[in-house]
Amino acid sequence: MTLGTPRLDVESCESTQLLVDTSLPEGALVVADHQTAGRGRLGRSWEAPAGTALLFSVLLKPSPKRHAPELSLLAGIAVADALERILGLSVQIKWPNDVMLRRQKIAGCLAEARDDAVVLGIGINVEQTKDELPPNAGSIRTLTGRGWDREDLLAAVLDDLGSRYAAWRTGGLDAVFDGLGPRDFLRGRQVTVNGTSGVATMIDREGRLEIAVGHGEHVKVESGEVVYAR
Ligand code: BT5
Repeated sequence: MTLGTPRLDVESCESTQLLVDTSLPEGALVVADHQTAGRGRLGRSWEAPAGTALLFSVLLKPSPKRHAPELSLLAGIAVADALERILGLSVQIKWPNDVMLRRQKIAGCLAEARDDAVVLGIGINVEQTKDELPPNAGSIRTLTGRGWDREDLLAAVLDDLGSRYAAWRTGGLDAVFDGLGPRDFLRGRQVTVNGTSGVATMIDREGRLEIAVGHGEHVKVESGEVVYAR
């Protein structure tokens, strides 16, 4: 499906997440050059100097029979598809919502439910220098030595998001799992999530992280903050 209309472009705002009008049709888009209070998950912030990153939110109206929290994984798949196609490098997804290139976080995705809809926010680091990024983060510029036109990148991501979303709407996470399973960044790593420690073994078809905790036992986690051994 085609995403991106109607479209609102702003130079600066608190967060594109707050500017999405949920009464608009599915696919409505807000793009900002700068956010003064960019949001991550769990009350965290998303930082990027003006003009350096691709920052946008898309309005989605999935059927209630789908599991909406999967949309942050879906966004990660679409961002990974687009970045791999553009950059020719392999990209990983760190459960539940980070996109990693060369072990650095290059993009983050945030799915927030509002008024029976989902506002899906995506931030991709494009032109930031090392000094302008948090620790363990990278941009297209720091990781490949060149920048990228943000408008071209947006078109590519919306394209991939549109097709992945259409597949997900009919078949759920199972229908897009080819873009997720092989890109699982945490697989085989020692992790701690919500107090549970072990080795991450896989992301299951419901989007949960499975952790081997020893003695052949596995625990599945729905969501949470992951601490991992680098
Ligand atoms: C995320 O949260 O990764 C979701 C980020 C979503 C941002 C987009 S931008 C457009 C839209 N409008 C918004 O206001 N938000 C969305 P989380 O997993 O909670 O990660 C947040 C953490 O990532 C922070 O606590 C920092 O450690 C780190 N961080 C902040 N800015 C970053 C950046 N530019 N690149 C990489 N990591 C960053």
